[in-house]
Amino acid sequence: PTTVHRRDYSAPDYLVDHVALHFDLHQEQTTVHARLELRRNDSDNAQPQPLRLNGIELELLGLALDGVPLTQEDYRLDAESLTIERVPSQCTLEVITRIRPQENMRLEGLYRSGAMFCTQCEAQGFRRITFFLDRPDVMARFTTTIEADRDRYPVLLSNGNQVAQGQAAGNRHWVRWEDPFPKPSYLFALVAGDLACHEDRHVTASGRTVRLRIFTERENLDKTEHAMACLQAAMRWDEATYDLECDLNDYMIVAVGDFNMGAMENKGLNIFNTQYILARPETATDSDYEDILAVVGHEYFHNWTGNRVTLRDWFQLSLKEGLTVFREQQFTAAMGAAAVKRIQEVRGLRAAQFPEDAGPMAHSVRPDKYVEINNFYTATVYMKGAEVIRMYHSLLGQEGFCQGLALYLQRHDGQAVTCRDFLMAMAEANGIDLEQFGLWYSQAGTPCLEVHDEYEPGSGRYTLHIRQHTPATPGQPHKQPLHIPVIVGLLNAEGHDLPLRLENETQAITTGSRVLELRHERETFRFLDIPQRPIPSLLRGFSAPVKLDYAYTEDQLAFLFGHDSDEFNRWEAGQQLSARILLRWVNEGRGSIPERFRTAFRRTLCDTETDPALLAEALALPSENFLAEQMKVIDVEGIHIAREAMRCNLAEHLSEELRARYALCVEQGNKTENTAAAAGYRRLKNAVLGYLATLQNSTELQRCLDQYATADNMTDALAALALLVDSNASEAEASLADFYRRWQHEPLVVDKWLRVQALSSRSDTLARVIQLTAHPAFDIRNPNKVRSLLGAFAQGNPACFHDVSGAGYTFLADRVLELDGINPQVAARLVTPLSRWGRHDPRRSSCMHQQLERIYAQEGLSKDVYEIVARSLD
Ligand code: DPP
Ligand code: ZN
Repeated sequence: PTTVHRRDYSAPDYLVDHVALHFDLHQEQTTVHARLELRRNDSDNAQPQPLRLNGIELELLGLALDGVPLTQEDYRLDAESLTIERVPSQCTLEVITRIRPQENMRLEGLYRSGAMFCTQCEAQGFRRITFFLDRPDVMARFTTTIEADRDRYPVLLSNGNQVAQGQAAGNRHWVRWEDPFPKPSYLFALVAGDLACHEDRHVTASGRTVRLRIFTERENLDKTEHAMACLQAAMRWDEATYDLECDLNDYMIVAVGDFNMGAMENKGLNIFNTQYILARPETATDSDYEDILAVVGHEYFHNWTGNRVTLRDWFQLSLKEGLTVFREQQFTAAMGAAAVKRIQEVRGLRAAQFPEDAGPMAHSVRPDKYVEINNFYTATVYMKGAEVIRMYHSLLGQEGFCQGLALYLQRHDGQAVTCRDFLMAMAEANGIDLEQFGLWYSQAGTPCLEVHDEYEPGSGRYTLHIRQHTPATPGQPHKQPLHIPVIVGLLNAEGHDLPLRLENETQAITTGSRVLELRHERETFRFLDIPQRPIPSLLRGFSAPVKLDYAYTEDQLAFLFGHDSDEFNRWEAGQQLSARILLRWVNEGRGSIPERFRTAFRRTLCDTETDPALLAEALALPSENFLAEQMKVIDVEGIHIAREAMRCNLAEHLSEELRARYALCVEQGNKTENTAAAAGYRRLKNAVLGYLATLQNSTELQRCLDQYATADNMTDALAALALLVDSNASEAEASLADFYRRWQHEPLVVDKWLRVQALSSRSDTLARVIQLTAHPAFDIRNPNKVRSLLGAFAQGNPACFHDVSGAGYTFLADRVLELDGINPQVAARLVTPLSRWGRHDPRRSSCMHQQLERIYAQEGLSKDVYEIVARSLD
């Protein structure tokens, strides 16, 4: 397979001003008529380039240039393109192709999901629909006519405004849509089906009315309330925060059950994975509700950051994704508990992005090369990309950031641009130099900050020495120092923030936090008038995506956990403290829990002042995957055993407090009408229940059974079910069977049923997962099912997946090979856990390596899987 390099970018030779599409949808085949109005882009070039259009697996039925049919001598066709040697500098090309959406298992281009037709064109799906200049810097106006059977497909949708409709022979009808905004082909969308619609509206700040419609299969219409409310909230928030209004009269969302990703921001016609739209309290958990808010917001925010201003090429993907994830994060923080949100974001970053940055797939936020672009919808591009945007925000403040964003959108509206254009707009709007900051886009790897400090009691001087260092990554042996904002505070012995005055400053900053900017490998910051040796609170709010190394004592961590005014750092201190103890147990054998830790834990458990959701985060021990990241050679079993032992130990010592807190949460939850508050009580209650369940006695087992039986919401039912499944209780089987019986007709709930079994730490989990692949509820062609069963097992259940026999690896490799022939994009995601082979003990590592080699040797491997496997073996 060929590698595409960022440095090889060149502007397109031709542009498409307008494209008229006509889709004739039938059960067995679809015919697509495309009429492209083309124009040469390289008009100063005396030697016109041939016209080369992208197209994959298309059956060409007809081709005409300016009305004259072309014969086979006039063009060349290969597996990925159609080339016409000579075309006039302005011309109309008509192309007729036949495709078979009903056989499309890749879920790229036009395909069937259940009884409907839908599309997914990002990144390069449009070339599976018709021949086109399928690249984001070719922006065309689209007119789309869809013709289909009237009964099967009463609803026919595409981007923009509906401008005409009519009847056709043979019980068929057609609808024509016109999108007034030029757009790249990856934002094209089409949907046809027998769909129900939830309609509402949004009146913009300037007084325009936008009609909002969410389409679903009929039986799901009662699960769209929340998504609609989220959409309206997102529209209001973007107006209030960035003065950005929806530019359409009509905004449509369609929920589909078969979808490779989470959702897609097609202009005016978002297509969503049902997972991120459908919710009722009985079927969806509180975290599903939160995810829906985030994703509905995310896709809406793309309308400006992604659609109005789009990408020059796919290497710039983070230009829209990093920025839009950051906007989504700001939005969800504004809608709920900001600290809890931030903790979850950092958890996610550390669980997904840090390992990626330290492994064979490490790449910069703006990658330099790819074989298959679908492989670069990564944690690095999305999550680290969002952290990069957050750092602009930390450096510039909300106001400066707003000005920068406004300049960027105004300057580049309607254009396809680069990460560098964004950086320049931020720099110019604020009159600052961001050249060095630009290294965040090109340098891979997670930087490490080593911090030392000194205090001189006589003079009141306190000095922080910070050294930054980024480890080598594939293809980047030497790294340069980055421009890093480090937000710090200094705590006195009472736990209060000290006013901060740096050397050469006349006035102290009294807010307690300030941004230190690192630019050199080594930096020194000298604070004056510090009355006593302070405890530094470093990297508040996780102000940069880095690892921090400062020799805190366990006493200091416990102190910060109890006192830091920065909620994120308070949580972080607790995590560092428990990680430290757990890793000691793993390395030196299990000891006792230090009293200071148990005291801090008890205080948290009994705290009735703090937001319960935040307490739940504080009570959660670091994940097995997080602990694994801290070890040179991962001790999978040791980590699992130590973590379980600590959970048990805490539960045994604090069982009274745990039971009291459980009861209090139940009581408070019953009293409140506020749904966010109720969710917070549930979260804490279920965290507490998790500890109680480790006691493995009949009282606690009964508590889980009762909660499962009486729950009126999915959050409580599923939490109890997960604990029952994890226990060796014989009742677990009955509960699982009951759950399935009850929910077998709700695909998203069946996903939870699969996931809960895949994540169980029971020793027979692999056997069960293997069995489940043959269960009627599982379908390897459905990405949600694959992620719930196979993805959850391989990524979320290290203790079972890494079973020393190597059986988990063989099983995964088998499924990857099976899936590669069906849906390569999802298969490539599934193989990732094997790429971490280098971090494991010799026995596991050689088993993992063997499986990678077995996959590699397979003939006819997709580009997607090939790229991940080849890089992993490199
Ligand atoms: N562009 C899509 C998104 O919103 C890709 N799934 O992230
Ligand atoms: Zn996105």
